[in-house]
Amino acid sequence: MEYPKASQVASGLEFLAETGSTNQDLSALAKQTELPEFFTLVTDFQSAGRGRLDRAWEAPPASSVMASVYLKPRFENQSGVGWISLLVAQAIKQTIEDLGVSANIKWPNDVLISGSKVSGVLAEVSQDLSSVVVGFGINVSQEAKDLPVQNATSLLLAGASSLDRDSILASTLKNLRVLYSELVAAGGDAQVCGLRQQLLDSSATIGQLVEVMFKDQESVMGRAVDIDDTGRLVVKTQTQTLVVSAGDILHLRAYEQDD
Ligand code: BT5
Repeated sequence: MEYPKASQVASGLEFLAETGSTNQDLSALAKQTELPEFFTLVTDFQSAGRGRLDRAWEAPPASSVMASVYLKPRFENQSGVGWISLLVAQAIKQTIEDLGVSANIKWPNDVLISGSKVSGVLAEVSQDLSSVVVGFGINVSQEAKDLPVQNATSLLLAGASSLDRDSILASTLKNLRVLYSELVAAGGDAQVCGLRQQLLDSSATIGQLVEVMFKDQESVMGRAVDIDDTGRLVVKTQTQTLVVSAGDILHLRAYEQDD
């Protein structure tokens, strides 16, 4: 498929009909070549699409936007990099809302429509910390039977006003450019550029009773109360206030009681 609109917004765009993972390809390419920021790799099908923590991202051929973007953030404020995944989620949320569907963001990297996941973001920082490959999948034209998990949806199922993958990618890149340049102009300070407030307003997680699951299988329950100035989630348990930078969040709305 051609991506003429997205090509106008990216700084170089390469289309692969099929690949393993655009994040993996773009990271490999960045090691061989000097890439400009906003160089974009997009594909119609991934046979080994990656999520976080070795999980998979799965979508049938030509059903989704699956792309990775190269960034080389030079923030004075080191915490700027911690915001990239949320920033991309915010760009995708804006794109979806321009298609007439309201969406919000589950910390740290999911875009939800009515509680179901329509998009996921995977930001991978290079070993020398000098660049970030940020990939995202947006479910566009899947029917319910095409979705890999129950708690997922697509723009088709949500009644979006367009399912044109080129326009959806172009719009996401455009939104991303604006949000990113604002963060760069603020030296990486998400509070100063207003990104933190935008994310608090977009958050499906803040205010929720959540279970935070850590890599070592440990978990704690509490209420998500804030996103701190480095992009971490602040969770209040009965005994303490925790700051979470990595971990999975389960929303426990079903069990919630007034308190
Ligand atoms: C993510 O991970 O949500 C990040 C997904 C990033 C995918 C893009 S596609 C282009 C680029 N190249 C790559 O190789 N990856 C990026 P995580 O939060 O770990 O969520 C993964 C989980 O989401 C899976 O374990 C499933 O439960 C679920 N899932 C998988 N495919 C899905 C889909 N199409 N729609 C909704 N949920 C899905």
